[in-house]
Amino acid sequence: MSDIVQNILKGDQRSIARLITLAENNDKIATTAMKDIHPYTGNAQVIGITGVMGSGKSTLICELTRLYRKLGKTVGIIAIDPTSPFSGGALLGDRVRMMELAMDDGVFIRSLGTRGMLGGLTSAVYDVVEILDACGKDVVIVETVGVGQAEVDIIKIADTTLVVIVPGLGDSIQTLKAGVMEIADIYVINKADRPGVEQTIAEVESLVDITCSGKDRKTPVLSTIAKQGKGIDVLLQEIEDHRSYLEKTHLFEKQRRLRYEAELVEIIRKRLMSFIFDEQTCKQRINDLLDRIGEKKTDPYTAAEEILGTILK
Ligand SMILES: Nc1nc2c(ncn2[C@@H]2O[C@H](COP(=O)(O)OP(=O)(O)OP(=O)(O)O)[C@@H](O)[C@H]2O)c(=O)[nH]1
Ligand SMILES: [Mg+2]
Repeated sequence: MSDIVQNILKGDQRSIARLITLAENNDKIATTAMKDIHPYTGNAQVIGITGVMGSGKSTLICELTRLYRKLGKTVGIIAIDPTSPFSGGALLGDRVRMMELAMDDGVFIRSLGTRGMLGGLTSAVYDVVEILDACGKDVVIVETVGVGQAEVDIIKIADTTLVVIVPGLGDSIQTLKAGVMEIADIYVINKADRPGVEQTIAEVESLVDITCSGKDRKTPVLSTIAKQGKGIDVLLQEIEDHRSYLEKTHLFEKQRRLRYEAELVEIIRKRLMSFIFDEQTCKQRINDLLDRIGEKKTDPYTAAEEILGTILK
């Protein structure tokens, strides 16, 4: 086992940061390390938070983290930032809140760009969740802005998914109706200090009544004022209740299996793409095949089968 893996298992923050960077860059060292790390994973509770831009997701994460820390739990935070491919910037909304967490050894914060996987979660997020899990973080929170595929992807990673909505935004209710309704394990109506909160709660609850009819669990709808730290204790309790529910109903294993399936497919996809587009030998072969397709000596289907045949050999 390499030094970097040994240090990560001891919780060394610098080694964690280094391996995450290597994983983001698809470095071979990361691949080897990830293989060694896997047996030490599976203990962290993974929470996904999604919702429209500016709904207060980062502020909520800050407050949840503070509460988990009070309970003696360590926390890893991953922010998927579609707007900047580079880490940095104000990760957790409020700078003062963020500074407090950044100085805490029991908290690890990292932002990831979405480069490479248009619209989806960056593939490194699977690695980062495993790294933070293996290094002993009790809770791992993943934040993603709700833009289509990312919302759907997050449920594959998280044990519990929170969907954050704000009052008075008819849009977010429309988004819910358009198909992301299924992904929430808990609805959080944040910015409950704003007008229209009662109506929003009522609207979401009536949607829940429809989607959860006949199911054994009704998705809870909570309201919070993240900026003032209000409603966070109830939210944390709901997250714990959801985890107990998953364990009781054996859905926990199913959820984890879903994550590994998404990760496996992603690794295969990445390998195939890099084989086809990066490997010098294959590039030359593709060029030759393109010539032959042009000359009608072969066709695109036969050429594709030929390339796939080489990979599978
Ligand atoms: N009024 C009010 N403002 C809030 C509340 N929670 C967060 N905010 C403010 O909303 C703004 C956005 O908060 P963030 O936590 O950065 O929201 P976000 O969803 O992480 O934003 P993105 O990551 O950019 O999508 C900040 O100015 C927060 O201070 C709240 O409960 N009430
Ligand atoms: Mg944010």
